[in-house]
Amino acid sequence: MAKPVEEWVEEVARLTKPDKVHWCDGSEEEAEKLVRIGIEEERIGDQPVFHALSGRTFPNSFLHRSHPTDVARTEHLTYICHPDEQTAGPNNNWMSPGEAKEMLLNLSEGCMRGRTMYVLPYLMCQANSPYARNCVQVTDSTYVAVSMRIMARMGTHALERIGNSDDFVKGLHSIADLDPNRRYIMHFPQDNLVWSIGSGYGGNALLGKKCFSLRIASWLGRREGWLAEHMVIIGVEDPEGTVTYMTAALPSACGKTNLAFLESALPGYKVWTLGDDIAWLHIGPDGRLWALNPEAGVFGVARGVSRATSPNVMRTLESDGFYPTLFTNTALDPRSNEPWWEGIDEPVPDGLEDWRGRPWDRGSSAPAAHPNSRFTVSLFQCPTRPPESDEPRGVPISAMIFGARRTRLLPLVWESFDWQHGVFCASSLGSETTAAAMHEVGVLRRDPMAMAPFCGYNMADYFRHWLDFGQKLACPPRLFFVNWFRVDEDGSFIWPGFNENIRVLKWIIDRLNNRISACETAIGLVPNLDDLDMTGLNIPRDKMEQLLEIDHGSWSVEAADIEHLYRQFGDRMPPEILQELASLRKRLSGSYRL
Ligand code: GTP
Ligand code: SPV
Ligand code: MN
Repeated sequence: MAKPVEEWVEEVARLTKPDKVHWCDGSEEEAEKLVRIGIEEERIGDQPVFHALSGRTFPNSFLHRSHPTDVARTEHLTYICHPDEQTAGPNNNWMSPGEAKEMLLNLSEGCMRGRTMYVLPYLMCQANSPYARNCVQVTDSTYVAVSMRIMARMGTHALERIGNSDDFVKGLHSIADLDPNRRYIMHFPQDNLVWSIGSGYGGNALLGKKCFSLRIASWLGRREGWLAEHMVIIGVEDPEGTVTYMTAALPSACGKTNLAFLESALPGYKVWTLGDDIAWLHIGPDGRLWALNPEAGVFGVARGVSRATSPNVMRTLESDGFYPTLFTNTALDPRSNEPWWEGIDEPVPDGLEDWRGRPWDRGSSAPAAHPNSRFTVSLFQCPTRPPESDEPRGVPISAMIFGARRTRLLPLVWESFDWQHGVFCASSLGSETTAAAMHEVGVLRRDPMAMAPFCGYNMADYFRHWLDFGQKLACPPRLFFVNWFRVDEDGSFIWPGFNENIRVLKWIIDRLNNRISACETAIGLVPNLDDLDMTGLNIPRDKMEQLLEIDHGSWSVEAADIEHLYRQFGDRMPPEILQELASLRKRLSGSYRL
């Protein structure tokens, strides 16, 4: 008798009608073969799927040019298909499962004709973790198959783990005709199913990432008492050798990967990289919070990565490993056959090809690399990946950081008064939009816990879950908030950011160890200026004061906008959060002053 996984694959093949079905074993030889097919046979628009790069700077690396209409996540085409619209919530697009499946059945009929369907068995988390999940994705894209092998733990071992069970997460992916009008990323939380059609790009197509490990997993987490979050996991080692583990939630393209790979500008401090995008958080038997990165690779923003700002990212890309490295939508220097992007420390070479493969004129106002150009690289190549990354239960978290991209208003860093106040602060954060998704860039939108595009259910219920979760923690981590992006009158970033952010992490560690006090303001606990280690940095004191300033007038406007966010959720909003907003307003109208 066929196993459930075989039955499902057969059913999908009957619908999508590929010429061939190939079950991937995850081996190096297989990946090489898939890359070769991508170079020699498969095309996206007028481009081959893969172009072999020189390998001199980035060993075993390939350039992928996506379809020009398919360069970022498409949130307006992403749906949560739960039978109850209110369960999906106003934060999600909704379609009933019946209607969605009917539409997808029509769109998927014969959509793999002429192509090979690759079956990708994989695990999220390491096999020895009690939190590991079995998954299978099918796809008709070699780019997706090769990417998934880097990003997740893919191979025969996952299939063996599934065995005769029907308990696995299903991902049905086809690029179909890449028509942006027939592009849907649909989630069926009750069926453990993600069905994605019409896009080959990142979070739309690598279904183990945002689709499963955040949208479906957040839903599972609520049912089972854990959290799936859009967070970095790092260990910060101090000069005494003590490592403090932290998570950090920042919206898309707001600095997670850079924080995870930070090379300390302060002597004696070191950051260890456990995860750069997703954290699964469980309450341990000791009542502490434990964090695990379900992924095995990094799908990071290429633009802006340089040896100066992101040396550890560069070292990871430059090291040779078991996995190839992919570049997506960067520019290409055809003479050296190396990728190029704005911000890399190399001078602009002559004769560049832009991300679409067209000749690029250095006087052009359009960038050569797409603003959302990316690299895909194995975390096992990262020189700062610590051995405890392989711990089945993860690492214990002492501090959680939440951030946003705000040119004004938010100070560099602050701490919440307590868990409930911190959940309120995190739920109310707004951030300016970036090129990571297809929408206007630079517009302020509310992005609670950096999860606005990724929470797979009603966000009011999600806030409730966060509040309850804190109650269950015997020693909850302390909650901190950061903004690297405040600008001065000239529009320049005031804070140097990147590797200098260690100074903020040091402040956090000093707070955790009760070495320093903080200034109680209307919004929370802000650093006393002298407690921030500024050794070797030359920022005038008045600029630092500007970075930490709390302007009550602007914060009152902010409070009104936060109320607007909460209103959408009506009666479902937890009263504790509304109470926190009322308290903030009271403090703003009172005599609190920095
Ligand atoms: P996703 O992969 O989309 O989730 O992005 P991310 O959150 O990992 O962001 P990433 O670290 O790739 O950085 C995104 C952009 O923010 C890049 O253009 C960086 O150059 C910029 N950036 C990151 N950290 C800082 C910082 O501390 N200061 C400033 N000014 N810019 C930063
Ligand atoms: C993000 O947009 O947050 C990303 C890229 O990390 S994607 O995988 O496309 O979601
Ligand atoms: Mn990232």
